[in-house]
Amino acid sequence: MKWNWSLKNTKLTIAAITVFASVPAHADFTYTDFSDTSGLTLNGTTIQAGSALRLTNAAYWNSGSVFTTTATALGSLNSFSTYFQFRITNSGGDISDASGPGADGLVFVVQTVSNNVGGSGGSIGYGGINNSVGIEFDTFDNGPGGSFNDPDGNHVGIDINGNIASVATATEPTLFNNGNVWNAWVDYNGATNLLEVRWSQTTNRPFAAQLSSTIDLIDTLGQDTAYLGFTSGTGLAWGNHEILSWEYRDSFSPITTVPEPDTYAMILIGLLGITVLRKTANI
Ligand SMILES: [Ca+2]
Ligand SMILES: [Ca+2]
Repeated sequence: MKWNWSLKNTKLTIAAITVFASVPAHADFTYTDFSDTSGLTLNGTTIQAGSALRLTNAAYWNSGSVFTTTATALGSLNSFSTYFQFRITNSGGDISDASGPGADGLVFVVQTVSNNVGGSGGSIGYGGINNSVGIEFDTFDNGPGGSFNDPDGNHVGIDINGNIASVATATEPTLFNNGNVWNAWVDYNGATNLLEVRWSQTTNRPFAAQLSSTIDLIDTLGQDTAYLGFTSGTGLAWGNHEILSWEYRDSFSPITTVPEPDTYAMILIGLLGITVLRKTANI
């Protein structure tokens, strides 16, 4: 009898696992680096470069992207919070704009396809990707008006439906392509439809958003699942555009504590030290 009872329970467990497995997509995820790119689809010029994802190389007319391979069900109220680190190195080429060598930047994208890439150059690998929202970190001034409508050669913009002419922009005085690590936070509150963007050269999340806009994410996507990722483009100017780490939460849950391996190491060393001291002192 006991065996039968166990078998029944096992069957129930298997049934439960089967039901659970059919729930669409993962929710929260973290890539502390990209030494393992499982779960991601690399498109165009994107390569794994050591522990980084290199979207474009320091070369003419590159266009690359990376997106989650599986569609993610957007969370409660379709909100999300994300944090990522990027770095742009070896900037060179055309210096016809006022922001020095290098182009064209990179874009964080929420969209409905996993394996596409937008246009190169000023389109930053994002131009033409419909049913999407993009947060561009634009490092080349393609000029005012027209299809680009750049305010300057170093700004952040919120883009809709593959239109690289942003609905809102904010200028950053320090060049994004200075070779340093930059930190970025994007939060979308589905209750208010408020999209907020923050960035810093430190891992301390700025208190106030530097850029925000109200958008209807579900209306824009046309569905309540999405592929998440990044795009980049180069043209007559270029740079290595790399994503170094990435955390995503499927709720409005701003990421304020950034795990740093060195911090964990210091805590561990501290605890070991205390243990040794207590044993030595016999307390
Ligand atoms: Ca531009
Ligand atoms: Ca722009």
